[in-house]
Amino acid sequence: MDFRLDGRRALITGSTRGLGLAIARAMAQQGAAVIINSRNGNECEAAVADLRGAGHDATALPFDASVGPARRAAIETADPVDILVNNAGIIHRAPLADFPEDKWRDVLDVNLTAPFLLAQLLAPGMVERGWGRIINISSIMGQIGRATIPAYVSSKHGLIGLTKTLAVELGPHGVTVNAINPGYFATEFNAPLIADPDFNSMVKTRTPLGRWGDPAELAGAAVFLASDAGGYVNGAALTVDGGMTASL
Ligand code: GCO
Repeated sequence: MDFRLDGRRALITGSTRGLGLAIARAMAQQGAAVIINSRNGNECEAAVADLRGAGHDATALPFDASVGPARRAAIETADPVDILVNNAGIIHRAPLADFPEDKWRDVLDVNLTAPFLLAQLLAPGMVERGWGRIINISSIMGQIGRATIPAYVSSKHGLIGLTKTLAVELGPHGVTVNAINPGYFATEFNAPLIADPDFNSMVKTRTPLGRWGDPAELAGAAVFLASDAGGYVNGAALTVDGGMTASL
């Protein structure tokens, strides 16, 4: 079994913190050259310095994946990319009656349209080289729903659909496309939920493992899907949620 990623170049969107940084670190530990991205140049540089300090090959590529010209210019620099991890995501929480249309569009743009457009830019090179990996970070909210996050839930369900259609189209060319569905991880993204005592205890009670996930516990799934060991997995959505969605 080969879990190593030596010689591979991996672009992980939204990788200056949280799940994205954990994935970048794990891929770098397996020998990949990682490209660190977010909208914030300083935060990209800080993550790169951290990874280089640990002896890894990392470069910064700040751009907003949901903005066309920025995305295209950045990708020209980044390519060849062997492994694309569509991890960048945003959320807006509000009841249906108060949910602004522009927030709906923003969430769909970042969480669903940007992964589609990045795949469109990077897949041709993967196809040409006959090897590639696209890993879409969806969510357990891609399988089930929760009140007040309609755009997020819709975008994450959509991302699983995008994963399946791209898996079918790109599989014949040696490119696998899979999703990962994280459950509740202790990240800055979830800070408001962690700070809410009712939500916090709900997560601990409902999750069979009895706790929030540590970002490092998601990274193994991403390494597996990116590696040759995971080479026959295509079009799958791998849930990493401590058992939450297995239980009623
Ligand atoms: C929320 C959402 C997300 C979750 C997640 C679970 O209500 O804010 O449920 O933040 O963290 O995506 O995987």
